[in-house]
Amino acid sequence: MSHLGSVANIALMATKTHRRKAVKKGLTYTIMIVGSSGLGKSTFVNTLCESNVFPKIDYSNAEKAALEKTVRVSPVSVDMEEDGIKLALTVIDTPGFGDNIDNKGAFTDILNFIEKQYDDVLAEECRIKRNPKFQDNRVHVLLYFIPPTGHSLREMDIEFMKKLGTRTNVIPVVAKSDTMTPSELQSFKKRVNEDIAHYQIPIYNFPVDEEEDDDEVIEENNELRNLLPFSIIGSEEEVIMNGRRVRCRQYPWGTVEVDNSRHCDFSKLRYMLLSSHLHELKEITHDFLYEQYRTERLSKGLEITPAEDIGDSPYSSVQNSGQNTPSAPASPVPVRN
Ligand SMILES: Nc1nc2c(ncn2[C@@H]2O[C@H](COP(=O)(O)OP(=O)(O)OP(=O)(O)O)[C@@H](O)[C@H]2O)c(=O)[nH]1
Ligand SMILES: [Mg+2]
Repeated sequence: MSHLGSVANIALMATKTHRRKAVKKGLTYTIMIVGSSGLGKSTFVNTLCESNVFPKIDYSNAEKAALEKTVRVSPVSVDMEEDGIKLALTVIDTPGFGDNIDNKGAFTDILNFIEKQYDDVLAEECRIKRNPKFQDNRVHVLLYFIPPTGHSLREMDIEFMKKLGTRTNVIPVVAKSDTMTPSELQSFKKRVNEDIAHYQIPIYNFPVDEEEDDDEVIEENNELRNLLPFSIIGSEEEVIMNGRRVRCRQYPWGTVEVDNSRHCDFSKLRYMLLSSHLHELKEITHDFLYEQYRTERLSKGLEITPAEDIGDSPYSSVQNSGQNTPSAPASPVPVRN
């Protein structure tokens, strides 16, 4: 075997070992949740992770409820298995924006958090000797919660999504969609899409490449694009209906089911996020959004500090635990409100 051949073999073996280790540990994947206060973000995290990652808030006690609303950027890690693939999922809950106060501070902290993860990767790339324990905590997708006002996007939503969309894959969702009738929801979705087009908000809109993609992918992406913004319903309650467990919200006039696609888009969103589009969202983050950030950063000639010199990472004490068992929200990053 030639020298070049043996070098190639060693490289291939190293890649295979690296992949095997990654599959064993689980694919790392990070989702961030952003939006106004009280829209059901923490409830959604619990619904998505199928466990009470964040304690259920006791709204019967106003004082306690006020204390329990999310006040920090809080990453939690959950080990999951989707379609036979192990996932080391991190979901980052963030404090809700207020209605009347200046939200710039809270927003800046969210943006800084996203960029800090890029800085850490960039610093790691620049090291002569790599840190084998380095954790890549880049945010791969951000769900932006739109309040179900029935009108159209608020100025704040337009501004925030525009800025966040240049740094991460933003997917807009209509929060608490059970508060609207089906026809109200359809016309609201239409108006939101008109605003997104008018203000050129860079969301992830399931792009297709007619020449490269196969028919199945094109059809799936077209279907998902038509659902945007995804309507969601969150609930931590389960009832037994016709012998099966159903996650739902119960009202005197009926029951809305979280996983019923006639009631909302939660199940399609979940499958897209955790299965069908996971690799695509990771790839766009690395190949495009991070590359763009890296170019901007390096062309400004800013100094790159290795991750461990910057200070404690909010992730440093977030541990992965057992199957679908979340770790406690660890070392959250304080956010100005
Ligand atoms: N109708 C309806 N209510 C919901 C839904 N999801 C959550 N809620 C309720 O909305 C309230 C606020 O939920 P949270 O999950 O604490 O909202 P949040 O966005 O995390 O709030 P902040 O942490 O203050 O930003 C609670 O009473 C939830 O039970 C939903 O899909 N529909
Ligand atoms: Mg919350």
